[in-house]
Formats: sequence, structure tokens, C-alpha cells
Amino acid sequence: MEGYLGRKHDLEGPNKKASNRSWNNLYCVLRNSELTFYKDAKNLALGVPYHGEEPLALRHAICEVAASYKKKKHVFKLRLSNGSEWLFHGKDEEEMLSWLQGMSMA
Ligand code: I3P
Repeated sequence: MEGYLGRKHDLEGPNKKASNRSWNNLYCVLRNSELTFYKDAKNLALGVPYHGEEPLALRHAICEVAASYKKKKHVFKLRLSNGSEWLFHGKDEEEMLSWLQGMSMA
């Protein structure tokens, strides 16, 4: 699946806050248990990931609604096996739940 989500890097590893903590609206692509980020669909077509980032490996990742995050609605949290955590912001409940389901099954 693919589409735009807001993304915020919360933890770089266990108990280590991410240094760049701002929200970015990114074109997200979930394929083969990997999540890759692009600035937009054009950059996906060109094969140019956002800031040259490596894809996130979703195996053994945990995904859940970010109930404690109160500043935005429709936010969910992804925790990777290396302890890093990311927040994602969908435009509505339906979008959030479909990504949550997709990432949980990856
Ligand atoms: C961050 C930016 C984020 C904010 C984060 C700031 O600053 O304002 O929106 O997260 O707060 O550090 P900058 O863009 O200058 O890096 P929230 O929107 O969740 O508040 P935080 O460090 O408390 O996570």
C-alpha cells in the first residue's frame, strides 16, 4: 500500500530521543515488509527515497494507536525491533486504521 502520512521520529533507540523531531508529510510505500519514504509519488517513480533514507524493516515491529499522543488525532506508533519509534498521522480514522492493519501484518 502507499500514500501520504505525517511522520515524526520519536526515539532513535531504547530511551534515546530522536534529534530531528519535526513532522513531515511523506509519501509512504509498504511493500515486502519494508516501509520506504519518498517526498512525493514522483520521487517514488524515480526511485529516490526521502533524504536517501534506508527502508524500515517491519518484521518484529509493533504498531499501535498512539493513545498518549494528544496533539493530533489519528496518530499511531511504530516500534521497530531495534527500539526506534516513529509516529504516523493519518488524515482520518479510516486511513489510520488501514495503515495500522497493513503495518501490523507486514
Ligand atoms: C519540533 C517540532 C515538532 C514537535 C517537537 C519539536 O521542533 O516542533 O512538531 O513535536 O517537539 O522538537 P523542530 O521542528 O524545531 O525540530 P510535536 O508536534 O509532537 O509537539 P518534541 O521535541 O516535544 O517532540
